[in-house]
Amino acid sequence: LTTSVKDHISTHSNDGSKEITPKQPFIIGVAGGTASGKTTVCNMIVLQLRDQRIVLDSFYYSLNDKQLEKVHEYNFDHPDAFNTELLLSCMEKLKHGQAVNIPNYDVKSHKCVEPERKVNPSDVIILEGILVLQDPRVRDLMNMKIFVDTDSDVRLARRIQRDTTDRERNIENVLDQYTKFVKPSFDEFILPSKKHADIIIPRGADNDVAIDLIVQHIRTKLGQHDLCKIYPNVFLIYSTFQI
Ligand code: UZR
Ligand code: MG
Repeated sequence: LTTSVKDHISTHSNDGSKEITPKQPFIIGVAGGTASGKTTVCNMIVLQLRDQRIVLDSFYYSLNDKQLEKVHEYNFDHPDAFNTELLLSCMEKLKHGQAVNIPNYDVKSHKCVEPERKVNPSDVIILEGILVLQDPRVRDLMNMKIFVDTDSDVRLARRIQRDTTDRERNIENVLDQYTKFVKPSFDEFILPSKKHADIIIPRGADNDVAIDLIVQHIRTKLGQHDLCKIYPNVFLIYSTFQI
């Protein structure tokens, strides 16, 4: 704990010159169809690791008035609905030890609202969202790629339940959006991204064994990962590994 940041910065390079490379966090991506249990899986991992999580939904573009008038024709499941450039720049900053402000997207108004959320650099960063394994530039940031694989009927049933309660939509809208956009985009973009995953979790959050294995693996990796002692909050995480 008393060792300084400087001690954890590697100074070796092939040509013998001293070159300072900042240590980088362990980045985990969690993808999966809508209502597959991504959020629950992440919460379970976070609970055990006390790390930071970033949700792709925060990077939705705010809709303008014209788009809001025809909101039922807007495809929220298409890669173009997200500000991937902003996501990449935030992740890049976190990788280099800088804190970032993440937009606060509101699914009810389809707009970013104040205040933004501050995310501090940390040893483990989880990036969660339907399309996080779809863009190669986003995938390249990750040290571990997870796909939460839950039966489509189960997901649709949960989606109806969630959107009609939490998101205050009516069932016709939910089903209409599902057939028009959610399912076709799942088939076109999300499902094909599964092949990039290192780990596929069948049955999502019901799969305690898979989640325990993942947490165990992250702990082992962090022990070896030369980066885990740089930030003050890291020690908290690190100390739990020693127990
Ligand atoms: P998860 N979504 C909305 O319903 N409204 C918005 O303003 C923004 C997103 C939905 C989006 C996607 N699609 O299927 C889902 N639609 O949020 C992703 N239609 O969230 O991964 O938690 O299911
Ligand atoms: Mg979610």
